[in-house]
Amino acid sequence: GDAVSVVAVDLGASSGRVMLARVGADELALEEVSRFDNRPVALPSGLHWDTLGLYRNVLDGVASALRSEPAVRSVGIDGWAVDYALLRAGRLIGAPFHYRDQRTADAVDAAHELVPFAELFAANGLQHLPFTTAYQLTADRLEGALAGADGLLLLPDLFAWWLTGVRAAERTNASTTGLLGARSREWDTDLAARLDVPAGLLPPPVDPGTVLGPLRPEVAAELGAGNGVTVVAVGSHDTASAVVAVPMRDPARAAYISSGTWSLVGVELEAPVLTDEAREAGFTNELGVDGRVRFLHNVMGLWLLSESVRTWRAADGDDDSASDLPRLLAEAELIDGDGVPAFDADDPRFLPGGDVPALIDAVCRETGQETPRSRAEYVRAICEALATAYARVIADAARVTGRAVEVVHVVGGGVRNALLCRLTAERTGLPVLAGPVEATALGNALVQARALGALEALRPGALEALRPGSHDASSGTTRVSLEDLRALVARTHPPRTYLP
Ligand code: ADP
Ligand code: LRH
Repeated sequence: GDAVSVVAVDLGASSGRVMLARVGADELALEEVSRFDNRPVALPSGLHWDTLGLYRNVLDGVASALRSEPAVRSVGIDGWAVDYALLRAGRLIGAPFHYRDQRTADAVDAAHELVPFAELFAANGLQHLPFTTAYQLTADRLEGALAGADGLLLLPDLFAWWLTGVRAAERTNASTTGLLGARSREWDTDLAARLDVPAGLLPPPVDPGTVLGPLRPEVAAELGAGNGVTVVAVGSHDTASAVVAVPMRDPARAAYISSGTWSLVGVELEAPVLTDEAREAGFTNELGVDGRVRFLHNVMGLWLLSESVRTWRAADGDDDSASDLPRLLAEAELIDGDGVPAFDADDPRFLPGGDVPALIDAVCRETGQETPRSRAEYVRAICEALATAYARVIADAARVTGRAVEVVHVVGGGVRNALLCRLTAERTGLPVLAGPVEATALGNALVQARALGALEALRPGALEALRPGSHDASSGTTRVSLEDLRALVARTHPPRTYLP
């Protein structure tokens, strides 16, 4: 088919963006239509997302995309995982919580009393993270906040519902809830019952690539959209969309780092690994597009840098110059890495954020090390700690899966951090291929374009199959694979190489 125009809405924990994409068999172009801050709001009830404000930004962004390209065929939405809205009779019950809210502190133990962690992992395949949906729902239940709820939607699904009126649970994001069977890929209603979570809250799972439906008439009218615009389920977990667009040549020999607020470090598998070794090494088996498994570990990520910069900006008042990240990174390049303290980037004390430099000081004192002496030294120490964590996770992933990792791909905003890319090559001893920065939006757009039939020409043998008398066995039976999509990404967005 011919190239199509689609809109990719990508909601990150720190900012959201609406991208207009043009996608065809030899074309993959993104144009940023709008970008907006995603600022959580602290209420007496806890830390919440401003979901209505985000939706307003999504509507405005899609409207301007449609103004600049009236031929847009579809919209896809991805966002961060695990968080959800509770509904009753089609209305929101309260403001959805932020996963960094501290209300799950007691809920984790309460859930483990019902189902010990090892059993949870055997069923859902997830790394222990205190904010996994199942624990958040346990906190809600203990506070009586589930009473009266008759539905639940993960946030990207919530926005898709508001746009279309169709309620569904897109599978890649559903796999982060802790309630989806790692092997069955269906809701694990037995597990939900044991956790005392009403399975009736959970909408039917759908695969990425499913056409959810047209815009609701009111929405189409407000956006000035023609009748033809549909919403397509993409890998609605942002990390799943990012992994689609990692330009891996051979997933069996590559590791990836989806580097944003979090660093999601791992490999792609065909089936989950639910062994004791995988559990003890802190791995998660999240679902990818096309039924692949994202076998990865959450590393605390660039959150450590962004919270530090935020702290310094607040201290400086309006004067940004000394807290500008690119400038601090340039200074950090000049520092001797052996002269800064080493610490565990995954220390759970970093999770809620706040004054990260002060937290680093506390960790250094505990381990008998000098604290960093300048902002540039903190930045250097953070990059060293992240690269060390990446190397450890990649070595663990290779060991636990029995694979030989030969190359490390980095995608997301962290691609812009050359120091971190270089240190990652050094610590892993492997070549690092950095890019694309906007892998998540690209993966989102690619899955839409494929669902619309615009990428058939990428199918191996597709051209031969069109010839009369062709006996191409793949025609009509296989779909355009992730490898075909990734080859298109590699051709149109060649990554930059850092050698160890
Ligand atoms: P998310 O999707 O989680 O919101 P992104 O993929 O947009 O995150 O990545 C944001 C991160 O990218 C920032 O926290 C910052 O560390 C890094 N980043 C963005 N721009 C730059 C830059 N110019 N130099 C270095 N790092 C950058
Ligand atoms: C990254 C991400 C990650 C989740 C976290 C909550 O944006 O989706 O994959 O673990 O946010």
